[in-house]
Amino acid sequence: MFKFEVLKADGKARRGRLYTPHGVIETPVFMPVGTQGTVKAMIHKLLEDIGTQIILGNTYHLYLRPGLEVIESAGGLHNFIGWKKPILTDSGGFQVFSLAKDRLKDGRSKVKVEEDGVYFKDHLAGDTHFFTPEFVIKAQEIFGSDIIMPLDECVEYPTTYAYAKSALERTLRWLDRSIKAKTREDQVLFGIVQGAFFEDLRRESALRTMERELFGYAIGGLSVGEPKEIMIEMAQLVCEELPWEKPRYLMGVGMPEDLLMAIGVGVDMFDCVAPTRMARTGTLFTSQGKLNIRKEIYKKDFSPPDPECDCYTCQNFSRAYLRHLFHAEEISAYILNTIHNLHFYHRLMEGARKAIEEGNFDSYRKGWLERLSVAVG
Ligand code: PRF
Ligand code: ZN
Repeated sequence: MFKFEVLKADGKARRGRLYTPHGVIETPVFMPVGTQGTVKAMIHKLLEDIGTQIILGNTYHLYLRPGLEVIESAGGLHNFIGWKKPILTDSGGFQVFSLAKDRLKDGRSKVKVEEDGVYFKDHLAGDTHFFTPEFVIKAQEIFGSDIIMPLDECVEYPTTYAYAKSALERTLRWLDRSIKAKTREDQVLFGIVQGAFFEDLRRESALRTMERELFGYAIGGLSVGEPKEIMIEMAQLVCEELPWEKPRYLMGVGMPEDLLMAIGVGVDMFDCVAPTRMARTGTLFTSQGKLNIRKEIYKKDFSPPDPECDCYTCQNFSRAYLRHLFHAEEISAYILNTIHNLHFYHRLMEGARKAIEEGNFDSYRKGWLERLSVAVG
């Protein structure tokens, strides 16, 4: 039911294929984020039109709302949301640790990590919940997502060596409990490599996570505020340790240039809110760099957002019209901008896959990095 194959390599960049019960995924792949069972400002039909192969869901959000009981009654997440292609769900580890930055009125943290699991107060009603590695697996078995993630401990940047080491150890202990708790055969579990920004800890985490012989490996704890060069350096050394024949997923990354750099060091899968979130604040990714559609200079600019783009938005509408829709706060502004940005990300990945097949990924990456470094306005 599940299989991953590396079809071709170009340097460290890989062109792969991942088979799941809900369909085949061509890698490198970008996975749009559908936190609450929908990709914001999109409907599934539009995602299919632009070539989305797999979407992401979040255990934290879906557990809070609509709740496990509703999704179980619906017969799982695919049935509940009506999405027929593959789904990957994240464990909630990252969402919970992101809450740790917020403080309660009395200054206490909303999150408390213990060996058994993590206590947190949710962002909706403020109720207290307790996530254990076993519970998070159970929740994702109810979802029936194709790819599931274990509860992990993600640390902030910068952090101390001692804390990074303890989070790495805990993530491994939690991984072992996750493996024991897993019962379904029609889902695969990835291991998550942590180790913050210490080379030896990153390598150690990669090697010890690999000993668990999982279907695939994720690189967690990156893109948490560190400089981009450090992120790529960490991703590179983790990829050097990971087994060649297994898929690698860089969690929560990133901007187009980050994806190209990470593919160059051997990453196969990505997710990030950037294309969808930035679409909703009027930033469009184009072949000439980022474009801010809110600006006055586009008031009477009747050219498409990106003249090189063949998405529905660029084929039919002008910068002036999109600017108008945005300022008028029309819902269509968010939809049209999101269609364009996700289409851009999918075409960037498609181009990367083709370039790897043809053995010219280096020049593909170089060409894009040059164009992306200029902002159109
Ligand atoms: N762990 C999990 N999900 C994540 C991350 C992580 O470290 C990140 C880090 N950028 C994004 N999403 N479980
Ligand atoms: Zn477009």
